[in-house]
Amino acid sequence: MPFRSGFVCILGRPNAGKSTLLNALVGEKLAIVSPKPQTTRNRIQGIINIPKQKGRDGAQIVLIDTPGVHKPDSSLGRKMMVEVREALEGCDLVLMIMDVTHRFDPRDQFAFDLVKQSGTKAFLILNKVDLIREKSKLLPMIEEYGKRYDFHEVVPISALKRNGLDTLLDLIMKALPAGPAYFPEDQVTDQPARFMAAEIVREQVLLNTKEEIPYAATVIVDSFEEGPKLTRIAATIYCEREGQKGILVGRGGQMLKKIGTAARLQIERMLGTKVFLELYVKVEPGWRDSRAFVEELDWRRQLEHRMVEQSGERIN
Ligand SMILES: Nc1nc2c(ncn2[C@@H]2O[C@H](COP(=O)(O)OP(=O)(O)O)[C@@H](O)[C@H]2O)c(=O)[nH]1
Ligand SMILES: [Mg+2]
Repeated sequence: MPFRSGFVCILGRPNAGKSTLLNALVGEKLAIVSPKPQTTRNRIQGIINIPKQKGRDGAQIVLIDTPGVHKPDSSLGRKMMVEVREALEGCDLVLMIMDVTHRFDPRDQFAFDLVKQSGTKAFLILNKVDLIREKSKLLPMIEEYGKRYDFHEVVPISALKRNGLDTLLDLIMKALPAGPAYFPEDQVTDQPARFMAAEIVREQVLLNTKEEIPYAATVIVDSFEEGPKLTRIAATIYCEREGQKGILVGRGGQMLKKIGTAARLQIERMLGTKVFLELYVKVEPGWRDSRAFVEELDWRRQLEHRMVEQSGERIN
């Protein structure tokens, strides 16, 4: 049998466990995770290489984690849905992930509509089965969802406890076409380290704040100088109001220190160097509704800009 490869899009409502599944399948933390909905704001690629073994063919699976499917009410929300559509475009397989502790509600239909429109082969992934005692409860769900889309496979899993993942990987492999490896074997993601550092800081903001702050906060890395032993990073946390800034800084700067220390330790683990992390907090009123600001957050766009700037420098 030939080598197989393909793009596999993880789709579902906010909080279904998409990012947890990406991290579990790749075996590395590529996407930040939190109990708050809409944690993931852009599409994230994770690359799995499966070596040829006895009875098993080699394969490369390119997984794409996406923001939760929702009806957007801001520029940020619309951008997140663009990310979902771009991830669906041209993928070979969709993993439609549903949280089994939730009943189907009308908002779920939107996600089903997206798969239908794409017409792509799809698996129904029933996640969080660790939270239900009677597995027979899954049967009515399978029947209900099966009426809405003709799923190729139905796979119950627990992304958090890593149950059912081997079966899932096998089924994914079988569903992919013959094809080449698209990425070098040592690459696990397409995200630049600079952007992952910003995400790690944002995750600490999500975990340490409540109410509207998690949604009103975003992080931009202003400078990133990687050395063999030390990486110097300066980053700004943007929020929308002075009151939010006060909370993010905290009394005597305590909150910012807590966020910074936790983030620094994780970034050090990711880069394998010591990290010097400088954090600032700024107010940018209504940034979520500013198309220009939201576009600037996109690292793919940031990269393009930097390349244009650099080529400009060379010409001048
Ligand atoms: N009990 C349980 N919790 C899970 C499972 N998968 C994800 N979660 C939790 O659900 C929340 C949302 O997960 P996340 O991966 O961010 O969801 P996403 O919004 O779909 O990317 C987090 O608190 C996860 O720890 C699972 O299999 N079992
Ligand atoms: Mg997510």
